[in-house]
Amino acid sequence: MQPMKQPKRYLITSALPYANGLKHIGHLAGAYLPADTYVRYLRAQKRDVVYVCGSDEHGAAITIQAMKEKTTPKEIVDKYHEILKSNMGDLGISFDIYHRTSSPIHHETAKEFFTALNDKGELEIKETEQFYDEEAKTFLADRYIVGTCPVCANENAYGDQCERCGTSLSPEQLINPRSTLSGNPPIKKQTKHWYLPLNKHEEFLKNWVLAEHREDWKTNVLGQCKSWLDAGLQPRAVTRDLDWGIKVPLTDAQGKVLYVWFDAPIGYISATKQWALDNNKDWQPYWNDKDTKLVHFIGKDNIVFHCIIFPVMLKLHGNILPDNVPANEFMNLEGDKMSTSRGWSIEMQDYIDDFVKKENGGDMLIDSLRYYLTTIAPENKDSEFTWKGFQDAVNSELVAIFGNFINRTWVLMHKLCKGKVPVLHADVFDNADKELFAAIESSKSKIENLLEEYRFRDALFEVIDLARKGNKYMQDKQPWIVAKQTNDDRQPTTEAQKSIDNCLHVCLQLTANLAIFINPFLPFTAKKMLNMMKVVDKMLEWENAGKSKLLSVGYSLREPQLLFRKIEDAEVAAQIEKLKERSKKMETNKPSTNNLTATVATLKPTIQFDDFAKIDLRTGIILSAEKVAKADKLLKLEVDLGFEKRTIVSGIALHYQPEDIIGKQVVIVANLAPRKMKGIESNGMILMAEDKDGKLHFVSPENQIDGGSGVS
Ligand code: B3M
Ligand code: ZN
Repeated sequence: MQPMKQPKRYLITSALPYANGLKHIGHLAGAYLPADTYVRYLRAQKRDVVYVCGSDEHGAAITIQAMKEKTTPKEIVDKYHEILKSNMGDLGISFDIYHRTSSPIHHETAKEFFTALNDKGELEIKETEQFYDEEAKTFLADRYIVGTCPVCANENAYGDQCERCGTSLSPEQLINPRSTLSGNPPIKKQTKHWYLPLNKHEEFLKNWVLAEHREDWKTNVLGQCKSWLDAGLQPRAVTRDLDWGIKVPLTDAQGKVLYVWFDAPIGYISATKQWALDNNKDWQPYWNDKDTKLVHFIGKDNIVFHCIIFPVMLKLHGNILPDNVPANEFMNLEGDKMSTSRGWSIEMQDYIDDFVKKENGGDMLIDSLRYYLTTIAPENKDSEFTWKGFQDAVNSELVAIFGNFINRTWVLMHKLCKGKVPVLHADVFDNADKELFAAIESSKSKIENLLEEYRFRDALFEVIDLARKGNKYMQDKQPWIVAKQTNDDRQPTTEAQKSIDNCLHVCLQLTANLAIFINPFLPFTAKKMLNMMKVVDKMLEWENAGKSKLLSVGYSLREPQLLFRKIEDAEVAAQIEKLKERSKKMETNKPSTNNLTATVATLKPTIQFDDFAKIDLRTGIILSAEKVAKADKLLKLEVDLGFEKRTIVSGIALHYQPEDIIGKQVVIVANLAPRKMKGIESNGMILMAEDKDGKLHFVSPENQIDGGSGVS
């Protein structure tokens, strides 16, 4: 294989989070942690790298939140910008700049960008009919309109995207659209907008994405791009009828702002400009010189914007294009999709409060989270965070493998080698020593290659595997047993001491390497290891990795420091309890006639009697009920239909205790095709009515009647 030519400089971006609320650890795992790991690795390689991010402060996500909190959009972005910035900083995300899109430099940059494209004739103006709320007197784009998702039937999909299945939508695609302002079905009204004619750039995109990047982009990313391109691209409006946002810099565009997805990615450029100003650097080569490697870290719901729309904008504007967009899939939580609005999530703020800030040395818990999130990163498919999984990863990998190896090495070195790096005796240097040195050396290129390919999970597994080899080596050498071979002075014999020296010498050199290898992933741990070794940051430079002479013979080392602590069962239980409590509270607090989310669904389209007659409804009696493992919302029920017994899995666990519903008469859809849920086949569905607070109630005959009776 040809050695890859190194780019002159790197510009790394993480998706700009909307400053409209707290962000959860799924976001962290998707767009921030992998980018931070990559950047820390590049910095250790002494490459020229700038890592930019910032708050996305425009768009309906912000104005709608302001309405919910009964305040102004400005208050909202000021509040959440500070929180997000500090949360990410607390978790060790090392941006070179965390900027904001409300800044003047960003407004200028975005306007200049729009003007440049417009002046070149690359935008089209179109008068079209768009959804309009007569009561609120506003056009309804993006999140101002909700309706049923045509893909997954989620009844609360937004006009720009369904948050349940991640599909990008336009308002016209929604079934039963309604305004989020008044809850009313919208009317259509004429308006004028500027469009980016993506259809004109299909050939360019096909060549660039599908041909040029077929080999080096992730298959999930290519797959999404391909389906967009196969479906054919449409012109996309880049302006909106709103008053919060960047004013369209044209005299005939009163009351219009740039579409948030037009200005937000330009935020990467304005952040780079601000960073350059702050650091006396030139921002231009980072966006204009082909020798820059631009990499966007994002979640899968942002793929189309970063792989289709923004590249077209960059090309038209004369900038470089991204070299890669290693988007991640989603991370679920304890059997369900993570969602802040439903209370089913772990916000970064929660984790910081409950773990990091709660105890002295809480920074070890930052690395514990970084560790687990990396090992379960949704790199190729959706993954799942469970508190038990977190506990297992920390206790049986970080503590038992990595921490244990370092701790044993340190304790024995102090006990058997006077707290100093012992000599390596050539005459007793054996195969095991040689093999461990070789493993250290070969780890370097393995880890390097995996990181360069954005395979962070596998890279971290390599590091842990190296620590595992260290443990095995130590276990085989048993220096604590060898030390029992003593002479008349009760000191180890010369031969014994030589073997001990060699073992600890090798283990110490391995420790120094582990510090370098773990540093991009767990920077707080690496820092502590440096302190124990009494060496400076410079040792962490990547060029030192793989070497077996990092610590000099005779150098005295500090006392061991605790790197990790176990996660207790009680902590796991408390977190699971907290999650359930919160989600229950959110479900029952769901606003009833709230005109922001308009939870009262409009009637579904009319059906014919024949359609209804296909549904076989029967009465039944619940014989038994039990919780389903790893699914907090599900109960497994045995239902007696008189002529047979059925297993039915029902999503009512947050509303009913199993013991309270035994003997209850219910109505079930008896001819629904079987469906597997959490590995259990469910044969039917229980009818439930939902009240205005979101609580579920059984629908049942007013008097007890025979099981299996027909209902119509
Ligand atoms: N703020 C969407 C999101 O938070 C959007 C990303 C912008 S990246 C330029 O998912
Ligand atoms: Zn959907």
